[in-house]
Amino acid sequence: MISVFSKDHRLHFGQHELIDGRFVTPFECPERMERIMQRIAEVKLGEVVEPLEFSLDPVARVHALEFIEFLRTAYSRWRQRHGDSDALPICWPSRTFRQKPPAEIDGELSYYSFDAGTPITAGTWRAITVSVNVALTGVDILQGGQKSVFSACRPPGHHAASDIYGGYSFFNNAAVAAQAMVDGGAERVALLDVDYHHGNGSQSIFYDRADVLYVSLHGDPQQEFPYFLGYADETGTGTGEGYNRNFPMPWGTQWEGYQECLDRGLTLIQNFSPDALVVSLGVDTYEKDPISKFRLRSEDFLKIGSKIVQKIHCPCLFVMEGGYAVDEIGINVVNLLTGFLNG
Ligand code: SP5
Ligand code: ZN
Repeated sequence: MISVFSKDHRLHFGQHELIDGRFVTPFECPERMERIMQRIAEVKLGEVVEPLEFSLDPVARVHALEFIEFLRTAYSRWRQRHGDSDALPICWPSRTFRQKPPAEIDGELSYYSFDAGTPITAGTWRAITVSVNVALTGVDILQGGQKSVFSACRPPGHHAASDIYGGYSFFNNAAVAAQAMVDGGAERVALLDVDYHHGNGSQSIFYDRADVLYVSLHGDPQQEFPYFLGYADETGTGTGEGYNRNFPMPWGTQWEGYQECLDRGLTLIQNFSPDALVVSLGVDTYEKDPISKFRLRSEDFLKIGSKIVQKIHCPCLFVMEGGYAVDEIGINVVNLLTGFLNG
């Protein structure tokens, strides 16, 4: 399997996130991707190629122009006000507030974000544009006739909506890739999200559409981040009704419970008969993940990959999302990809 990777992911390197009432070094760190690429080299998974440079047009098919412009200028405007610290919001337009974008950077960070866990740093803009190019290059390679590609995206993307960032996500790499597939002629694209967290951004981007089916397996929002989306009764709206399917699972879920939901999700995708599949590949479902509470073991990721390939036969783009157990992240990601390759 070809992998797409750029070392420019390292340019996004936050100093702080707010978690459990403490400012800590972000769990979403550059070492994650280094470990994944090390493992890919170790097992000789296949060729590793650099991303192509794309314009922002494919990003603008999914994200609002003012949001793109905000992200492009946010750090320099923050730095003028506050110096070299990470840009982090502290206030959100919750119920009873107006949804009107303020003029100054602090208020704008609040307007465009949903959490205090997603620092914007000096190199964030470069890293997020490269991350989306890594996904788009994967689409390009699939269009060239490959059956599967791994896009080593970092930062991740599935929490980012049209004009909202958060959950370590800025541009929604998987959604931009899925949209690029549609724009490239695919009539139906399925997006399977196996990250531990619900992909609220991906869901909202495609919620009213029947051409992109979103299927997500994740921690129950009654217990788990991002708390306010991801329930099973969110099934799409308008012409998109029936094309969004959520499988929330409780803390402590192990392979036995997980695989039941995976089988049901894969059956839905099979019946949809997609021209292409995008997998939002998070391995934060792993038992030793430091911020998550499922209990999948490393060998279970092999089984996820093989279940996918046994049921879905269209071209498949794997887009990296979360996974924070750094010591095992390479093994877990490559296990999923290997399970797919070996059937
Ligand atoms: C892409 C992705 O996986 N984003 C996840 C963002 C999670 N943000 C923080 C979640 C905090 C949940 N509580 C953790 C408790 C750890 N003791
Ligand atoms: Zn996650």
